[in-house]
Amino acid sequence: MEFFKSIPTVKYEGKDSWNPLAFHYYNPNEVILGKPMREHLRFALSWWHTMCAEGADMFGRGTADKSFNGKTPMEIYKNKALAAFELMEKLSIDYFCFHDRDIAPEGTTLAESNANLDEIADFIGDLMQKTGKKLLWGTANCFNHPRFMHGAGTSPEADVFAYAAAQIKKAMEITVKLGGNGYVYWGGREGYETLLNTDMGKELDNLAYLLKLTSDHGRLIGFKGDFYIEPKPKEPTKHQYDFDAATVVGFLRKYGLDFKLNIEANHATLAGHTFEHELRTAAVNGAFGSIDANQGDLQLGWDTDQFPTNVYDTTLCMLEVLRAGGFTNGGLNFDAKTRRGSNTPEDIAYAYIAGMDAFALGLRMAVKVIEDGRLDAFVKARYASYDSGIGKRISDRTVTIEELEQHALTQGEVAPVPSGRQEYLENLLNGILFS
Ligand code: XUL
Ligand code: CO
Repeated sequence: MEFFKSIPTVKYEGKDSWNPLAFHYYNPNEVILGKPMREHLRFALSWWHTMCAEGADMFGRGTADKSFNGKTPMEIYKNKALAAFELMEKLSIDYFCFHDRDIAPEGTTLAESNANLDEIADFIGDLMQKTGKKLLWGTANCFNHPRFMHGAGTSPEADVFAYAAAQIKKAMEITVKLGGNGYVYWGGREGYETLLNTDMGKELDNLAYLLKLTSDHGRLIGFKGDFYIEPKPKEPTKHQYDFDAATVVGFLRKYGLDFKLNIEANHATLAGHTFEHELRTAAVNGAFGSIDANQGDLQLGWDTDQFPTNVYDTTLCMLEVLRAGGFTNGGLNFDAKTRRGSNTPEDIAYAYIAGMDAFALGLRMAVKVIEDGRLDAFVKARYASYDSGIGKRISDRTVTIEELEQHALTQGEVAPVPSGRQEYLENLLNGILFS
């Protein structure tokens, strides 16, 4: 059965074509800096937005039908899988990501939910075998059901903690079985609404213990990929514990957890940071892992999860990715949905093509910036005082506080500190991108 009849196999036609069902910048097998574009970008389809979300918001019901002609719950979810693989084939998307509850219906008991998951995971496994598509990461949805209304690992109810642990154990097992490159923990409802009813210390300790128990289980059953935490500052709770990259790095260090980060563009801007700030923070802390590729709307205060089309942002993002040495187990997962009013199957194709082309162009632009070299050379020269004299001794960590004092007392006033040249550099960047 063909589900996306109006979508052809999308081909690269180059930038001079204006066929909206073709790629203009994404040429999957073109080698750039020694690697095919598809390996630089490692695009993934997000199962929840693309195969499940029907466009409902708090003012109105869904505008798109995602039942894919299925009649029973299991048939609907099998058809979602068939449709997902058809779409990945047509769009040259090599990876996918899911929550447990995106791929199989929740049963009336945990045992029934697990049995549904087993059946559909085998079904997906067969499709992976046939097509060569791969699982970028799996995760558990421990935020939708009312039992999680006060959190999962941070719930004040121990029974909820136990339920979450069991659910994540199963999601981990499915992820490992399907050869997942990663396993993501997004905080879901792990946060609080008011301190008046909250024991923050206990909640954080419990959350860390849940992560430790479930990730240890992953290693025990042979998981070789990366564990990620996905920072988000707010929504659904007023204050999510995984606020931003720096907060999460502190949390991981406190509890001795060997995890990396999955940075989402819209979560970065919700936290009051740029996307590239969050990526750089992850990288300098040795925690750069994977990316949820989307974009927010700076005039709206919530997570709009739009498909990324801002080439300036994708360029700066890909610069961070290249500088971090590229992806190992991570990739670019389109945690993005078409707008409620863009409700046809063609809109899904237009949206993915737009996002993939924006990142492909971003990669090409980032390579231009690196090959041009002037930005990197500027930054290097800016810190040159650390390469000789007292600066070298500071760099080598051999200087004493008395020597620094002596230096400061004898040198006289510090010579005028050079300009940071921000505007010059912003213009230089435009010059490189648009030359
Ligand atoms: C929510 C969000 C999630 C995670 C996976 O804002 O980004 O979809 O990516 O749970
Ligand atoms: Co996300």
